[in-house]
Amino acid sequence: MKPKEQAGKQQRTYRVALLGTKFMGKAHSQAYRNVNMYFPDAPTVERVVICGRNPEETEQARSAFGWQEASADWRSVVARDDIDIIDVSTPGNMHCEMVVAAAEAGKQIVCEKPLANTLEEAERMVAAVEAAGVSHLLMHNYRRVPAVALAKRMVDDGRVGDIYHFRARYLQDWALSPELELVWRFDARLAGSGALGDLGAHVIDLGRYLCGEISELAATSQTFIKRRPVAAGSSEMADVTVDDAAALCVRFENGAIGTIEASRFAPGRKNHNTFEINGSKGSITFDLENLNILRYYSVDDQPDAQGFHEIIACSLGKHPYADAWWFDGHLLGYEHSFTHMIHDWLQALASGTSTHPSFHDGLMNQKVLDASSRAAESRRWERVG
Ligand code: SOE
Repeated sequence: MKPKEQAGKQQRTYRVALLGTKFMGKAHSQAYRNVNMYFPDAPTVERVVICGRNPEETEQARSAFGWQEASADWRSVVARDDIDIIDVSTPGNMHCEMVVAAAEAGKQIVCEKPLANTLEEAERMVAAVEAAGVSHLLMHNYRRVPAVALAKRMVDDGRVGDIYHFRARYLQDWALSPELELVWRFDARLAGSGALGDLGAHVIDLGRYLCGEISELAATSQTFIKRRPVAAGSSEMADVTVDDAAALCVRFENGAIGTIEASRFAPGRKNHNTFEINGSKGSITFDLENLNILRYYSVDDQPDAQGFHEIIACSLGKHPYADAWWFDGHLLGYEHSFTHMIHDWLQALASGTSTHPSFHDGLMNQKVLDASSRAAESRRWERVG
């Protein structure tokens, strides 16, 4: 994909349209707003138009998140010639239609995870961006948490050695109350799946990123609260059609084995995305609820001094992305990972290269999700597509 020429030089200004005004719309807006302030090398980003279904809510989001325009008609926005990037930050049931339309309009595309609600949709989305020759980014933002990027560096330069285990859990507790109404995340027609696709997709992505491809798996899932009020306080009830939790046992192509859990029913776990990697030369552990810290154990330490090192992964000149922010130890947050993702992708766009994770990563992730659903149904080991 060649960057658009602007006056004989590479494109250095990108005009963005954001489809989505809720949690991810807010997180992505923050990244587009901050990327040029903290990364002067990044191409200039203009927050042109934000799209949502409810005109009043969308206007509020426009004003709050700093967009120039608000629209309730995403199709007309995707067709505009003055828009370079389409950012799809809607529930999963809209991803395929929006991405295919954006690709056919020649737009560069960001899409929230998981890529799609089904494997078939993911395949259509990859085919569309390939046919259009446009760039595509899948917003698995946790790859760009500096401590996770450091873990990737340490795995790649051999400090963990040959990988034996990847052990990951993504636990939250917001769904615990039976009084919680049937929000879209409990509806398979909108969300595709429950904790598996929402939270499990993140740890599957981290497993692929850090340890390689998953070849086969066994899985189980459960819906603990099977019916919920159709609206807050309503006595009318309706079925929950997705999983509340899932647990996988996985084998990697490189011989490593692992466990992956995703649950919205873990009291006290607010955003507990955690992994541990054990290898022939050491171990690494990370916990999103303490996201500046990476813990590392090396078998090469002196025998009387062996133990997990606690690394504060935001030191100038040492850790990924640290130089854009503060002096050592001043810490970063959840939102910085989105800014790092957008920075890396804009740089790739402007230089006509690509970055990760792409929609190809999304398709591989979707194959793991699909195999997980099959395995939970069959109660047998299933190969990943
Ligand atoms: C679920 O509550 C959620 O918002 C996920 O959808 C996001 O991907 C995750 O980053 C935070 O939790």
